[in-house]
Amino acid sequence: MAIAVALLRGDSQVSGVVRFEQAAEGAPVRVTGELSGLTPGKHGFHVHEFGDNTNGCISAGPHFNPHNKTHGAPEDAVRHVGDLGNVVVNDNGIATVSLEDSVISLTGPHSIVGRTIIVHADEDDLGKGGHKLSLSTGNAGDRLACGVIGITN
Ligand SMILES: *[C@@H]1O[C@H](CO)[C@@H](O)[C@H](O)[C@H]1NC(C)=O
Ligand SMILES: [Cu+2]
Ligand SMILES: [Zn+2]
Repeated sequence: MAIAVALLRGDSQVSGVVRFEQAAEGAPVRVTGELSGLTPGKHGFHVHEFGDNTNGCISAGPHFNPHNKTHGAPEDAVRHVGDLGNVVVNDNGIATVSLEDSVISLTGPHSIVGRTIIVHADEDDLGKGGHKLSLSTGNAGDRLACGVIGITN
């Protein structure tokens, strides 16, 4: 079992904790957590390439994309490894994260450890919005909060 965790913070009031658990290499990663301070509705949620937050969330670079694919939905064959879709925020500004993903990993070439998880201001259009940014970022807007993913026990 590998376990990793990230504490998300940003310039805004948005914050949260996200936990990643994987029973073995090749097994799906279970992603759980809670984010707060967001506007109700959908917000893009991705793993970005770098574990660098020195200049805020922008330092994390683009979506984690080791195979140079275009942006997509978590269930798409063509997606970035880091594409986790959207979190859904309730009327109290809280998103309860609970998903499973079979593309990200905590070990090996798809490892997200040492990279950054980000929650965005807007909905990720999952590559289908027809905007010029749809196929790179899902047009998900500003980076509201981010945190480096680190191994824990
Ligand atoms: C990545 O893919 C784009 C097209 O989607 C292409 O223009 C670019 O040259 C590719 N880069 C690498 C390093 O393969
Ligand atoms: Cu993102
Ligand atoms: Zn992406």
